[in-house]
Amino acid sequence: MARGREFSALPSFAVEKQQWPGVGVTLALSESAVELRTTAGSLRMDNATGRWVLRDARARVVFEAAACGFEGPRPRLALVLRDGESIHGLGEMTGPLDRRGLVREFWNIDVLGHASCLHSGLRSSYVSIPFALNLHRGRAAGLFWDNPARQVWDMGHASPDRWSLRADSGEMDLYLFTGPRVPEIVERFTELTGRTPLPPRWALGYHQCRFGYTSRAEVERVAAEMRRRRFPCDALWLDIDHMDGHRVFTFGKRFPRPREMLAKLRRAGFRVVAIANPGVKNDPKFAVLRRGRALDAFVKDAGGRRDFVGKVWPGRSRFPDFLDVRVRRWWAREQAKFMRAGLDGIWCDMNEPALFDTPGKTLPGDCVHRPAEKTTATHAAVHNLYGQAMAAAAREGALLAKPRERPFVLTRAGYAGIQRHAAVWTGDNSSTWEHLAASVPALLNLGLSGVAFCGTDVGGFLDSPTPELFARWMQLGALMPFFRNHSNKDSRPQEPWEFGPEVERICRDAIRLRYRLRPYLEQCFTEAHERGWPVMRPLLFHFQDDAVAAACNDQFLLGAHLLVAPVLAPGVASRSVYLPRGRWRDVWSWRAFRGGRHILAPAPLDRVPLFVREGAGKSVAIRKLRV
Ligand code: MIG
Repeated sequence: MARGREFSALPSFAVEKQQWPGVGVTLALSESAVELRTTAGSLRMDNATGRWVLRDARARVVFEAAACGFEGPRPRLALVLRDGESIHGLGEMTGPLDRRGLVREFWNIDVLGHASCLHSGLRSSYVSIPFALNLHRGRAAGLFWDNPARQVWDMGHASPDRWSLRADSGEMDLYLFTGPRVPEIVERFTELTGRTPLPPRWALGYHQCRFGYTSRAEVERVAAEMRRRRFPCDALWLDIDHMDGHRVFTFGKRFPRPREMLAKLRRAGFRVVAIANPGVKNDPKFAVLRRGRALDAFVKDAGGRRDFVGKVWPGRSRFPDFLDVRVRRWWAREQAKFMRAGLDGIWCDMNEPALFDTPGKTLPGDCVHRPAEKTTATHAAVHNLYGQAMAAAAREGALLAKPRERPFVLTRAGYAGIQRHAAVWTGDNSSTWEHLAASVPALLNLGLSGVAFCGTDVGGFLDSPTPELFARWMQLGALMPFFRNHSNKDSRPQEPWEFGPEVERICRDAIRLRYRLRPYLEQCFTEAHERGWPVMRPLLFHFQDDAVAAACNDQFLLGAHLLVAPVLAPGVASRSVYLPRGRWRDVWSWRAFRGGRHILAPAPLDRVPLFVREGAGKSVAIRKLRV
């Protein structure tokens, strides 16, 4: 729905599948209403008020809009919420799995620029995916509003039975999913927005990172220690300290002879991923800046004539207009040149984009982009696309550098469809039990939103974990889709041997468990690639008719067969576990349990409660887990 007579020329950066087979539609027009019917259901809209009702094939109400239209330039929609209806998905979120009663603002931010930490009341985050999966009496439905401007969704907060959705500008591009099965909806949403490509095998392993590996010698020390202590580890990461004065795609003096360093690490079995920030240092002698300017590649100031210049890590910087396909191609070439030194992946950070010195800590809303030929858009209208478009360029660059290998890109910011381009990590968390526990619903909602390849900073980024917290985080991390230990400059060292011999052994066992599970994980990623199903699934994914399962925030399914009940609090020696219907086996004791009830599972510090579902026996990978 558009406000004027024409639709905007802004292409969708979310939708991948543009061509769909035709469906037979019956159109009934009367004075007061329009009704569309297909074999899947019907939509009836009232001409005067814009109210509409979507019904499924059996005429059951799926969504009911009490209001729909424009308030000045702002599209808005008000949906009726029913008793017991829950709302999930919504991309990257803090707080519980069910979003009912809360407000979500879709506006990508560098959280630390706006709040002192990630907390459960945060309205915005680094990634915005305006997609919801609703569950009501065991029946699910989905809604996706493709609009990359700021959106605010009040989901029964101001008024308990109203779900009000507003955007600052743009159109009402709604996709409605009649369900009623959860897997179907996620499958369909990812058919529309694309699916996670198969990652390289090494990317499913253990990753070691830190903001604070400041020299080649330090990286090599960590590598040597990893091998000496016999930790399986596939990748080491370079944070911003490898750069020359924070100039993107460079190595500074503290990382001499990078080719030699990378070749040596590779021989020791490590892949290396380096960070890339969008801001290009405004240094007239810097070759990347010069080539970018020659191409007229940067986002423009209000008015559209001069390049916008703003402050971030490199100091005053210009910002590539990734929405422009020419700029993505150029960036891909620059990145490929850098990667040819021997890098295996790229980590896109600060791509909300985050700025240090502007009022909103991002590009001003009146900056100008060029999302298609002869089409301009203000930054405010396309803000949530910036990180996504950068990630797309990064994937293209990785493919250019190594055309025969599966690319690996990690991104902090993104929009609906980000899974086509990159894995997502949830940004700057803290080393607290609350943030460990928050990892679970955050990753589950990301998974429901199409992002199968995701993880949180293991051990926590800010502050320092206790040995116990670190051990529990490694145990959870080993069962998350993306498994990377990362910490901040002023945190205590966080390599897995830094917490004494007991925790070192527990961490090694947790990592080894992941490597034993790798064949199974690969099957899960194949499912993500082929059907869009999450790797880490909420219980409601397979047990949507079970209200206890649907409300579960602190357990998850890894693929269809494994149930994980991580320990998320200190001092725990056993925990309550809900087993949904069916028969389950405790992976450690091989005891069998009948589901549909809670049990108490032993959970000493060296063990994470893990259950395999009966019928999974055919899966060799799982049978091997038996200890
Ligand atoms: O302004 O590159 O979330 O993972 O270590 C902070 C330094 C920039 C934020 C990322 C974090 C990374 C850090 N970066």
